[in-house]
Amino acid sequence: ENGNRDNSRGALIVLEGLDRSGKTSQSTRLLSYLEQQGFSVESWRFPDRSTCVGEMISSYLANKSQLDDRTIHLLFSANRWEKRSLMEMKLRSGTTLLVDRYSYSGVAFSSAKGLDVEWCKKAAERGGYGGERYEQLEFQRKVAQHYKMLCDATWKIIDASLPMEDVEKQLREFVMDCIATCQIGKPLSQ
Ligand code: DGP
Ligand code: NA
Ligand code: NA
Repeated sequence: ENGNRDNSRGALIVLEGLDRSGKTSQSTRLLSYLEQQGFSVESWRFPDRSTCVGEMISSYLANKSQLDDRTIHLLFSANRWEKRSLMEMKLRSGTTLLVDRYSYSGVAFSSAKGLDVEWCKKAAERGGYGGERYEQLEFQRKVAQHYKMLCDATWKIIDASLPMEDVEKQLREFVMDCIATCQIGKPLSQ
């Protein structure tokens, strides 16, 4: 049993990226891989549209309601806070969490300004773009620029335009390292 050794916490793995970059597919594949390896692991996503706050966000994203920019920013944030204690509990008990978007999306999407048109075009070719409020090429270009400014040593950047298997392999290797580090006893910071 890899996931629940005494004193070991779970890893918090956050998948960030532009809309239609393949995070959700990769998250699903990674979940089954880690489960097969015997780890205690769960897949989460934000926004979590199942809560009351999540329903307001979902309606906003579908252009069914209008909200002030600061108001929607705070709703996204509240939506993460409402899962915070459960998240900490899971991590402390040794469960690794794969989270499809987290607070980095809050910064990158709410304050987007910038570059990287080619990459955005590739993401757009995958189809489905334009269904929701933020899924516009020009806006995604700005989000990409903002993500770049947020990167630090805890991030692993994976080129989502590579074949799906290559993305999957890189992601697995990185995540296995993260889980190993947590098991050496890196405490959960406050
Ligand atoms: P998703 O369910 O991953 O497709 O996310 C829905 C959309 O919401 C997507 O365009 C990214 C955006 N988003 C996610 N989190 C936040 C956030 O905290 N703030 C803002 N403004 N947008 C966010
Ligand atoms: Na989306
Ligand atoms: Na979010």
